[in-house]
Amino acid sequence: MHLYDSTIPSGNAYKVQLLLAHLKISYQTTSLNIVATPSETRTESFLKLNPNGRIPVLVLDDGTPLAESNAILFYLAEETPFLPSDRLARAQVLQWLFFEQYSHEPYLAVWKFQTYWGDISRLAESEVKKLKEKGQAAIDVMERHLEGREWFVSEQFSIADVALYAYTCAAEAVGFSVGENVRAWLARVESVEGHVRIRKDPTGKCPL
Ligand SMILES: N[C@@H](CCC(=O)N[C@@H](CS)C(=O)NCC(=O)O)C(=O)O
Repeated sequence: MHLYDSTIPSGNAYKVQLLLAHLKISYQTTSLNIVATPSETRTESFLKLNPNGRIPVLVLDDGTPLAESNAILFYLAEETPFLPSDRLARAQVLQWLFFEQYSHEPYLAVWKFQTYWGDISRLAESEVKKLKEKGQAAIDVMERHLEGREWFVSEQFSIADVALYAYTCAAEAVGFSVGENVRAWLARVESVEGHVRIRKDPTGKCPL
């Protein structure tokens, strides 16, 4: 398998790297410069892999490209302990994957990007307010769901946890407030055997 990720640490690529590490699957990597203008994800050859021009893309051994981080997680986790076999539990995993993409990542990922590699002073005040409020709201949803629970679905570590961990692990560092349930869950994810940290930022802008 071949994973297209980015030179700067991307949480969306990290999800895939984290699951591949847990699954002990070896793979090759091409890291694209997404802060170049234009981004290296917008070349003709990369757009053939993902017409949406974004990493991560996993190219399977038969050459088929698969884009969208959570779709890649779902593909890799099939018939492994990281995706429950029960019908409702699988739908609940999807519930959290969709939550992550609609209510969480658009705020936490963008805020993290702007904090370390962007220029917050160039953002409109209303945009800053939206990113902060909606990002915090997503973390608060997680905090409430984790009350009395160890994991997001079925009391087992699954790709729902992997997907949500990727940006939540940086939440406090970029100024969000993290409650005790989320804090304990972050530590739990990090203690699962096979856990790997997100890659270091070669530009040195992100200290995580
Ligand atoms: N929904 C997509 C989002 C992917 C995404 O936003 N990728 C960013 C890096 S985290 C990217 O490729 N940015 C480069 C660009 O937009 O040109 C996923 O989950 O994979």
